[in-house]
Amino acid sequence: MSNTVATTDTHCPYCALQCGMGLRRTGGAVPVSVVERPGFPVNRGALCGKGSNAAAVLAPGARLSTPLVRRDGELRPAGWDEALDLVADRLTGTAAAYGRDAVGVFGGGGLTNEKAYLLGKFARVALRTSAIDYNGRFCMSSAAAAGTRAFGLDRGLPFPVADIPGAGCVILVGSNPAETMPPFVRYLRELRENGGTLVVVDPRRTRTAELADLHLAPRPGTDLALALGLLHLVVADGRTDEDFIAGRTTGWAETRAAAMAHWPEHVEAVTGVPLPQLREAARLFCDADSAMVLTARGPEQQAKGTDTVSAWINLCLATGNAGRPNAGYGCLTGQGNGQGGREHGQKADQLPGYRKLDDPAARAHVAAVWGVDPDSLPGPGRSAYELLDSLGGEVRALLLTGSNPVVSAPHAGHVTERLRSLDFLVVSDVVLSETAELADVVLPVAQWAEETGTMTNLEGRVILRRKAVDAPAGVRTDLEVLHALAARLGHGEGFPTDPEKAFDELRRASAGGPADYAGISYERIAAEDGVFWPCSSPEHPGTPRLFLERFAHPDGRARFTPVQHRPAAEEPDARYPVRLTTGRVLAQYQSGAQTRRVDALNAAAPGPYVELHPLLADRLGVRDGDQVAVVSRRGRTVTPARLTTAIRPDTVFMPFHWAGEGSANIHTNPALDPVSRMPEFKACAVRLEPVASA
Ligand SMILES: Nc1nc2c(c(=O)[nH]1)N[C@H]1C(S)=C(S)[C@@H](COP(=O)(O)OP(=O)(O)OC[C@H]3O[C@@H](n4cnc5c(=O)[nH]c(N)nc54)[C@H](O)[C@@H]3O)O[C@H]1N2
Ligand SMILES: Nc1nc2c(c(=O)[nH]1)N[C@H]1C(S)=C(S)[C@@H](COP(=O)(O)OP(=O)(O)OC[C@H]3O[C@@H](n4cnc5c(=O)[nH]c(N)nc54)[C@H](O)[C@@H]3O)O[C@H]1N2
Ligand code: SF4
Ligand SMILES: [Mo]
Repeated sequence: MSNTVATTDTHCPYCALQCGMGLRRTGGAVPVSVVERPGFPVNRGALCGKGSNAAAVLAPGARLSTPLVRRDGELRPAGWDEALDLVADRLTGTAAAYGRDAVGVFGGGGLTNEKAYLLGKFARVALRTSAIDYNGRFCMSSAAAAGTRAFGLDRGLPFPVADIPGAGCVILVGSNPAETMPPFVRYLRELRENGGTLVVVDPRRTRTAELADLHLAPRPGTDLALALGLLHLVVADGRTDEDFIAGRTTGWAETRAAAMAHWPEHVEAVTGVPLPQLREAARLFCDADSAMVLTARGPEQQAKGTDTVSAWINLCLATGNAGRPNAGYGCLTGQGNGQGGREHGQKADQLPGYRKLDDPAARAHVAAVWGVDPDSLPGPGRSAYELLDSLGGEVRALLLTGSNPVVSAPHAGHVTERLRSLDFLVVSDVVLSETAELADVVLPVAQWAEETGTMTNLEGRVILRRKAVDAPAGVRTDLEVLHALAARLGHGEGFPTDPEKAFDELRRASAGGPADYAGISYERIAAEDGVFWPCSSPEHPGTPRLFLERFAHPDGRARFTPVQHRPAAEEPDARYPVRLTTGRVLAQYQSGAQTRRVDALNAAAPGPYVELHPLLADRLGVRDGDQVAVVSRRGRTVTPARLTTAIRPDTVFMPFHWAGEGSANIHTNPALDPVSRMPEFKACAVRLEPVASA
């Protein structure tokens, strides 16, 4: 439905809320302007500054418009055929010399479902490499692993966001939607207007924490202890839901025993959260008729992120807060297609439809759709960080699309070295990102407003981004790039350039899988404001709410997982006495590749900084605005100090949106969660040193 002939209804290019917006053609250098689309239910017209300024990156000056090929050490403009021939040649040559697994692929959770699907197919069918993973590993993987373990199925939110205000209590753990999803905050406000209570768990008193009835500020990396402490109190006070536990779960006895071993006094000492606050949180949660726990990156981006999320799920299950309306556990997915991007095969262990690559039935089904022998499909590959760490060693050529790991990967100095040591790096991007600057070939691709494709938002709602304007000459779509490369590798016919054709194939490949899209079509999405998966046939209504009757394990029951607290991989010590945690600010997005090219956003968030408490600053002799050196086992960066009483005095915070001096990821620890392979972005040890002013 268009408001006027010249307005196209579509969605924001950035985060997982996938706010509805309209694009009106201008005919100017910025070819469209963003207008409200009040009819879309998730954001009801509201946009944050990133969304309302998104069109700026479509302007010619902000973006790439021609392929670049490195000659004599410099990236120089080249023709498409020359660039694509070179890429095909080098990928084939690498596979011939070192084996197929020496060619790697790295994808992104911002890519449409069609792109993610075809990128996975490209790796498995055209390259036949196992070496593919993507940046969603840095984002969603711990919650996904814990959700699958408990419920038998991972969908970030098992209910629409509109259900949140109907809960009596929400515990929001390590999530700062006031900065990361501003239009979502309305649901938290409505919750409180309805008489519900909001508890926020964050080492910082964020803008989100300001909205809460209760703010718990644990030390970074101690959420697992906190959740165990709450479960202990719930059991000790006799507030478990025994009927629910008996009727709909398994594994309670071991989980109960594990929680009872975590004394609240010990939890207070580990987390730094005073016992009365712990008791108050348990009371608010149990007093509500229905309650939710929502997690985001705070508790998840830890080397024990999976167990941490399991501990929060255990709390929900023990109190009967799952599998019924306005209650349950949910994870707030991050990237635009963080949900769909993890379902259709760009993850190292996956086939489309959230199938497992090591499942013979899944291989047979997908191989039949692809018209290949199941035995020709490679097995599972390495996780994102392990893949990046292997560059220049086992993996010698890399095709990277939809990520900027020079800025966003943990231990980024090391990852940058690994990227530099590749024999061949090809990056397709809309802008010359810091990672593209290292490439041998850069392929300029079309952007969100210039092509059509589906995204799956944080609710599991599959939505349609519609093309509003033509891409500039010189630019191709990701699907055209994959088609052209596949054709050069002898597989062109399996890689459609029409997104709807790609989606129709994805529907067939996903049919019968956990994330079943078979019944979803572009037409239905347009008519219904999106369709929630699973949706197995055109007659199926879609599934806004999961688990109401049964959980997805074969026995229909949810599973408790007994977990134990353990310290962060790198605890503070005498040399590195301060905890560093990292995250986001309102006006910048991720590695900043896109948003750092927008004047209005740079004015709001011009550069990196380290946030610290005045008590810590006093000890160091640092004043607000002074340059300080942040020093870790992995590097040293100098950046301005920002003083605030809103952070724990034993903790400092850096946003990760910038490269070079002030980069947070120079410091972050690539210690990986044993199950999800998520790196520990949220906890490492540093020291701060004042820097003498010149
Ligand atoms: N403006 C903006 N919005 C974004 C993005 C962006 O880059 N910029 N990115 C999008 C993406 S991909 C994602 S994944 C989401 C992320 O959305 P969020 O998870 O909300 O973002 P973060 O800032 O990474 O982390 C949230 C909070 O976790 C807290 N935290 C740090 N360490 C800990 C800890 O150990 N325990 C707990 N409980 N909390 C901790 C931080 O202080 C921070 O306030 O945002 C999406 N939206
Ligand atoms: N310290 C620290 N580091 C973190 C995190 C943290 O909390 N702390 N969070 C992690 C998380 S949750 C995430 S999601 C990652 C994200 O970090 P990145 O993976 O670096 O994500 P982006 O910056 O969004 O990079 C996307 C790149 O793809 C390009 N792009 C956008 N759309 C398209 C497209 O359609 N096609 C192609 N080919 N390219 C496109 C963009 O221009 C950009 O260069 O960062 C992780 N890193
Ligand atoms: S909240 Fe997310 S989807 Fe909505 S406008 Fe902002 S960045 Fe875009
Ligand atoms: Mo993310």
